[in-house]
Order: sequence, then structure tokens, then C-alpha cells
Amino acid sequence: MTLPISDELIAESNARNADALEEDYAALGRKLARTGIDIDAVKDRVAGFSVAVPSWGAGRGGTRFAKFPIPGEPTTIHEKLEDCAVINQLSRLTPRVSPHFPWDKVSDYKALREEAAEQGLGWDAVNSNTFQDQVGQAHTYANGSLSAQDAATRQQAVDHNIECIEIGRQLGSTDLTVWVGDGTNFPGQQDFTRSLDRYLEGAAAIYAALPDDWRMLLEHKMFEPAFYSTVISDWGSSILAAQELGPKAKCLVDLGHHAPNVNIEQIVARLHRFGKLGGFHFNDSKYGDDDLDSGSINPHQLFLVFNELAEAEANPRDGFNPSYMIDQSHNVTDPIESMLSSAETIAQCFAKASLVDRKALHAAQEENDTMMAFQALRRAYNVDVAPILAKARVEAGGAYDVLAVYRDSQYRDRKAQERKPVGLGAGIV
Ligand SMILES: [Mn+2]
Repeated sequence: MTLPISDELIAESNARNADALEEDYAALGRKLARTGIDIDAVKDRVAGFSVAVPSWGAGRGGTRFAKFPIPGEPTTIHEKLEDCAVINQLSRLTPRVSPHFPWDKVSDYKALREEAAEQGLGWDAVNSNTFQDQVGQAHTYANGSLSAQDAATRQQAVDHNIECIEIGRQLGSTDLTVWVGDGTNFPGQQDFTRSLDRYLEGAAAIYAALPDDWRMLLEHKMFEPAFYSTVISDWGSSILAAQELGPKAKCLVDLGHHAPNVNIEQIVARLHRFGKLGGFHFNDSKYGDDDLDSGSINPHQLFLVFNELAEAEANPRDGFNPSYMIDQSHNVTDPIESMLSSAETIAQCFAKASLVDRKALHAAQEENDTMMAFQALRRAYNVDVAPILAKARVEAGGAYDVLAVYRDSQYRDRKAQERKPVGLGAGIV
């Protein structure tokens, strides 16, 4: 295996921090032991946690106004893979990449799969793209894709999704994530029901092409690019569509795709209750975007989402296998640094949710002891779990201080010499 960052650099940095890590880990271990928690068990659980990174996240995103590329940014799937390998090498949290087609198209997917494996990477959900036109495309998506009035446009969108499944099979994926930008900007522009009927018919044709062990993850989004209505706007539309399609269809929750202040953790519980929780796109949002780094605005919400996931895992009902992925737009940071930081934040929330005393929580709930129920969550949220994550990371070969090692490696500077510059233009959403 050939990894992009020098092992010596990681080892030297870890050696410098080894005493501090042991001291912090031991101190936290003693603190947790007083409440009956075995820190090594939590650390092992964290070691088994992972979150996928999106291939498109390796580049600088942008807003619909502009994009400001940085030198050394990747432009091909091969360069993106190398950047994703850096993130996983240092964090040991992101061993899978989620590709997006047609952006990541190559002529030989067997070779691409091997290229990723060489860098310690596998493949997560494949993502289709019917929200923009590609050069040479026969039918425009200007008026929608799966829900378009024009039958040939709908068929083109179905065919593209089926092609994504075929590519995914070659890469070793087992999930297809479908998000469509279909919607309207004016009242009266389309009939809400007929456009949903068309979407469902197209989605059913894609569903019919799924291999037995695959899932189709339906991603809802309240607005953007359509600003009045979208065809799969919320978790209600999403679960209804997933129920209509069948057991392999599940709902994907992108944290930034809800109305402001919506109780997302409750949505997670609801979807799980009906066996429809398929996965997550992690990001954060202050107003109505889906662009900010995970947990950068509201880490408590992320913790509460993971608390529901811990409950769901303990009560799997019809199964518990959510797909976790980062999906954010890096407009003002080095994307590698943002994803290193975000993966850590996501894993922290996972670890904190693992610390919740569920017996105490459930007992307080049974007794209607509101304050003690709340405190059961608060105690876990207040623990600084950084030593647990660092210990798991270092034991897996990662870096104690991921950002420091990344900067010391001068990886981006080296890539700026090797890679061709990115063009300007509007970013992706
Ligand atoms: Mn998303």
C-alpha cells in the first residue's frame, strides 16, 4: 500500500505527543470508571466507527455566486482519491469514498477500484446527477429529471441511475443515493401530485434495476435549486416514496436539508421506527444552507442525532445499518483540513452518545423525572472525548494531531506544483 503522507512524519509527531496522550487517556479512564464506564470498550467502539467522504468534497465547493479555487486542488477522480487517502491516513476514520457520476466517470472501474484499494480506500454509495446538463446530453434537465413532463427526459434520468448502479457494482458499492433538484419556482408551475407521480414511476424503474443486496437512498431537500417547491422536499415525502417503492428503498437525512430549527433527531427516530433510516449526509447550517462543516455551528444537535442512533442500534427492530457520509461545501478552507476536522467532530458525537447512561436515562423517562433524563444526556455531552479518539486513531496508525501533521507534510504545496490549476466559475451545491 502506498500512502501519501510519510509514515516517519506521523511517527515522529506521535512520539512527541505520546506522554500527553497516555496521561490524558488515563485521567479520562479514571473519571469514566467512577461511573462504571470502561474507557477501552468505548475506544474499541470508536475504532469501529467510520464515515465516508464524498469525492466532490475534495475540491473547493462554492456558492451559486462564485468559487475560489486553491492551488493544488484535485480535478480528476485520481487526484481526489489521493486527497481522500490523506484524510483517512491521518484520521483513520474515513476509509470509503462516495463517488458522483458523471463527474467521476473513467473507462476502467476495475482499475479504479484497485487504485483506491492501493491507498486503503473502498467505495461507499454511488450518487447520480440529474440536476445539471452534461455536454452532449440529448434531453435537458431544465424542467426536471425524474419528474419532468417529457417522457424521454425521464427515461434519460432513469437510464443514468441504472448506469450508476452498474458502475457501483464494479466498484463494490451497495447503495445508490438519489437526489433530484426537481421542483418549481412559481405557484402553479407544476401540479404537485402529477409531478410526484412521475417521480415515483421513474424511481420505481430504477428500483427494479437494484441488485438484491443494494439499497436505494432517497435524499430529500426542502429547497434549492428550486425555491418554491421540490418534489421530495421533506422526510414525509421521502418516507412515503420509500414505502411506495419497497423494502430496499430508504431515506437519507442530509442535516442541512430541513427547515431551520427542525427537530432532526426526532426525524431520525421516526425513520428508524418504520425501518426506513438509510443514511446521513453530515454538514451543518446556520440559516438555510447545507454547506458548513459538520458540528461547526450546532455540535449539540449532532450529538442528539447520534444519541438517537445509539438508541436505534440498541433497538434495531427491522435492522440498523445507516450509511454515514460527509457532504459539505468547503468554500474558505482547505477541503482536506475541513474533512479531517469534520470526521473528528462526527466521531466525537458518536463517542459521546456511547457514553450516555441508558439505564439511567430510561429510568428517568419512566419516572417522568425530566431533569435527570436531561442530565443523563448532558453528562455525556460534557465529556471531552478527545483522548479516546486520539488513542483509537494512533493505535490504528493515524496521527495524534491530524492538522499539524498535515501542515508539516506540505502536501498541498507539493500538489500545487504537480496539478493543473482549477478553472473559475460557479460552484456546486
Ligand atoms: Mn447531501
